Amino acid sequence: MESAEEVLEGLKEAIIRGNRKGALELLQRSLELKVDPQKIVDDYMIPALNVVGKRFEERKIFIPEMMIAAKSMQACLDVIKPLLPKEEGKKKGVVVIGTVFGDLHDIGKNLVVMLLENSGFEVIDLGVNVPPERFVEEARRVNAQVVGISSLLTTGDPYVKKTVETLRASEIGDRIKIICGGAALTPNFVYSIGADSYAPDAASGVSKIKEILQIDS
Ligand code: B1M
Repeated sequence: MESAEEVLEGLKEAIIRGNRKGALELLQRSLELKVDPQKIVDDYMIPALNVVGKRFEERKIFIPEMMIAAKSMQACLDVIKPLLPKEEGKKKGVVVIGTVFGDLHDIGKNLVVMLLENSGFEVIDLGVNVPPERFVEEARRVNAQVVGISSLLTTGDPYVKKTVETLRASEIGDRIKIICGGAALTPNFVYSIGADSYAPDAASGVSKIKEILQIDS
């Protein structure tokens, strides 16, 4: 019989290879072996995509392989979503979130959305490639407390800056809290452009949002 470790390593490898069906089967097996879903995401699924990124950088794989790996990852996340811990009760606040203009990466953002929803926030997800004005319009329309901007490409920095500037220049600019995250960003850059907070990963995204809204739990 396979150990949980072998199953989890198999799951990681299946995501790297973009074997969606295999990944889903191995995910199911790890859940049957009672592995903590958050551990599966943090210790196996996210590292799988880091391997994919490294192989892409080394030109060992190309866009199609990166794309099918991402699809396998997202299919597994869809299965895991309902299994992650969920806080019930009164809504903690409204967050409008999206991936910055020019950027089509959404897995990290989707993880942030998932954790925020499970932590009791109402989340309006604008998707990917979101123009600055769209963040403003939606945040105004839903009376959001927080806007979250995700950015995975270093070429996205000018658009992150433009989005923060557009939000600040709007009539909600004084009250809206802005948090930025994603592998392309650094805290120095994020604070220098006038955002309120920076988060390196999805879990800290949730805690930073609670912090800026002064929510205790
Ligand atoms: Co692309 N890609 N990609 N890609 N891709 C990266 C990001 C890259 C680092 C790969 C590499 O070269 N090593 C590189 C960027 C280099 C750079 O700018 N420094 C890159 C590139 C170059 C590109 C293209 C330009 C390639 C090309 O066309 N030549 C192209 C750009 C397309 C575009 O966006 N316009 C491209 C395309 C793609 C695919 C479409 C094929 C696919 C995305 C599919 C999808 O998202 N639906 C893809 C993928 C899969 C990746 C890698 C391999 C994986 C990204 C990912 O999902 N990681 C990535 C390499 C890597 O990251 N190691 C890479 C898992 C995810 C959970 O992590 O998104 O970092 P991440 O999210 C983290 C944190 O960043 C944080 O929380 C999450 C974890 O808890 N976080 C937030 C994210 N958003 C947050 C928001 C917050 C708080 C935290 O608050 C608001």
